[in-house]
Amino acid sequence: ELRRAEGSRRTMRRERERAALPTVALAGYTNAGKSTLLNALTGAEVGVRERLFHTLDPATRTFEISGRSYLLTDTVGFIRKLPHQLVESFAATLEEALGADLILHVADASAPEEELAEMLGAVDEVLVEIGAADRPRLLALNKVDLLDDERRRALGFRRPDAIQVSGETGEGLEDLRAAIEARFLSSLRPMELLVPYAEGSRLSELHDLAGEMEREDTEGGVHVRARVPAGAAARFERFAVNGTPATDDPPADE
Ligand SMILES: Nc1nc2c(ncn2[C@@H]2O[C@H](COP(=O)(O)OP(=O)(O)OP(=O)(O)O)[C@@H](O)[C@H]2O)c(=O)[nH]1
Ligand SMILES: [Mg+2]
Repeated sequence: ELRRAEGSRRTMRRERERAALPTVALAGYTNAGKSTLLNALTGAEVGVRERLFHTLDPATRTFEISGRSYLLTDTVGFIRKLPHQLVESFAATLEEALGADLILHVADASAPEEELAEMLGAVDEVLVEIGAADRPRLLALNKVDLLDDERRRALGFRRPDAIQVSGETGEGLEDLRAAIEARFLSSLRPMELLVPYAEGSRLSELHDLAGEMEREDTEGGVHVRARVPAGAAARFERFAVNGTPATDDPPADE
């Protein structure tokens, strides 16, 4: 009984932690270099920060960009010519991607152009199929260490929004971090909140989410101006002081 309670408490904490941080899900073909990129992006922070999240599955790690924490989740790689009936079971493993704030599509840019185009298209199709078509997406063209300058330039012309990286050498990782952050910042919602002192844990959650925030202690609680991820904004709605109406709550007396 005790163990069960502990288990469910752990689950609840995990849910809370997951919900609190913006999530980036890796997707793409097998062998594209997703796991390598996950290690490259998060490697330096495994340790102190990781202990907070030790209950998360090992495929999920935290990393920071400009003081803000993100979760990065690995997924099973797509395989070539996935039989249609497999798409469903495969989709289950991509559940993470559906809930992610950003899908980081990783592709092996060392493949010949025709093959690359085919793989990119196939991944897009599966994302549509599992209902993730509307998720914000970023394309990382990986393994550019294997390419000559001419091929890199050609890729740059053809796919100007993609980030060219190498999980192996670390090249392009700064660009990738900047692009992830830019995507994320553009989805933030400015909020003005009054958080009662009794809700201190909310404040630390907000701090994790919003990174920098303006705060002032007042009689009624902590007055905060912060930019909150759209997906988390609803949780702070009840503290809003800038006239943002609570969304889902029905009128109290009906
Ligand atoms: N040259 C080069 N090799 C890379 C790079 N990234 C990954 N690799 C290699 O590509 C192979 C596949 O890398 P993984 O990270 O396991 O690929 P994955 O996308 O996680 O594959 P699945 O887990 O099967 O979906 C490994 O042999 C890596 O060493 C890179 O940037 N450059
Ligand atoms: Mg992998």
